[in-house]
Amino acid sequence: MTYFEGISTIAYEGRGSKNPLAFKHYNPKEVVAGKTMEEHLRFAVAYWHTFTANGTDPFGAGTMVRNWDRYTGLDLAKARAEASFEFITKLGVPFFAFHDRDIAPEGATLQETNKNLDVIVEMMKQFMKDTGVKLLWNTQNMFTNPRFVHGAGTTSNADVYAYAAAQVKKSLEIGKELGAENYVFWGGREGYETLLNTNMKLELDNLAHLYRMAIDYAQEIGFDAQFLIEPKPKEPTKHQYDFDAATTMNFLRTYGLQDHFKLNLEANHATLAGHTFEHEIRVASINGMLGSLDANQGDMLLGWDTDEFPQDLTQTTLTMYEVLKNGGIGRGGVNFDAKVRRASFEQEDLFFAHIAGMDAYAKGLKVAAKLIEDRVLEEVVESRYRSFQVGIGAEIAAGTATLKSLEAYAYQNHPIRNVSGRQERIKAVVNEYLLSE
Ligand SMILES: [Mn+2]
Repeated sequence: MTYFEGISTIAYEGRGSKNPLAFKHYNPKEVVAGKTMEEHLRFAVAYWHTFTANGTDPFGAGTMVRNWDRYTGLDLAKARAEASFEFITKLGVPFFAFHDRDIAPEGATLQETNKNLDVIVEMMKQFMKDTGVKLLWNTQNMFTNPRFVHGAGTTSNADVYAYAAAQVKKSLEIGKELGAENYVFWGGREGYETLLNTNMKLELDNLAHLYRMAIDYAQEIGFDAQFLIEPKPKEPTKHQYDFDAATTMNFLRTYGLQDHFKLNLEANHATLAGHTFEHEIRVASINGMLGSLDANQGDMLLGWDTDEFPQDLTQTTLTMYEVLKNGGIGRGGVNFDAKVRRASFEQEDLFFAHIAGMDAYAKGLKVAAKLIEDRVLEEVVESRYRSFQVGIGAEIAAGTATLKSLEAYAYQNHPIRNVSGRQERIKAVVNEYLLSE
């Protein structure tokens, strides 16, 4: 069975190409800054947005036309799995990512649900063996089912907590079975609506217990994936506990979990938190906590999570600049946690959207590498902080200055002189690189 009839493997045709089903910038084997683009970017297709989502929004029914939707139940799950590997291999992406509930339907009992998962995981294992496609990460969906109305790891109901723990256990086993590189926790409903009915301390303690149990069980079964937490400030709850990178790191350190986790950062979640994506990446990077990226973009006119495919080249450039300065993305990757718009309902749109995102990131990678090669921003920053290289500044930077020594310096240093930050000039230079590279 072929699901994407008439579409063959997407090839790199270069920047002159007008073929909508070809890459203009993403050339997987091209070497940039010492590694191939494929190795730098480690793209992943998100199963939920691409194969499971139907385009439903709060105002209307699904719109997506998908030829696997002729099936139902477990047959639909099998058809989706087949379609997904056809899509991923035609697109030439090395990884995919999923939640447990994306790939198989829930049964009447947890036992039945887990049996459904076993069927699809077995199929996927064979597909992965045949195609070489790998699992960037898997995770568990503990937010869609009504049982998670009060949360999962932070629920007020111990029976729901136990169910969530069982779901985590099964997902860890699936990750091990499929050789996942990473394992993600996104706190779907881990947050609260009002403090009037909330025991925040108990909820956070319980969440930490769940993470600790997951670490222990992964160790027990020999699952060596990098554990990741994905911050998000709001949606679906009004206040999500994993608000942003800094808040999440504080939680991990409070509970002594910081050596077991890194962060999976998402562009649209960053902007919902009032940050830029590069801010979140920098915060994680300087703390040794950068794990993986969910690549999408939000809409600055809207206050919710739109998960659009990335096409903003300044954004992808600044993102890849942070990744390169971090020394790469490690075991993580660039996962397209992005969905086609509700009105882009044809199957072909899935290819157009991913090609657009991959080209935008490839271009961003090339421009960022050139900026670093030419030390454009490095020279700006080094020159701006030059006062900390010598004299009193060197003492401050070394931590050897005291209030007394600084007072003595300030008394005799008059007047103080500042120099321009020149940000308009620097932004123009970045634009010049975008246009010429
Ligand atoms: Mn999002």
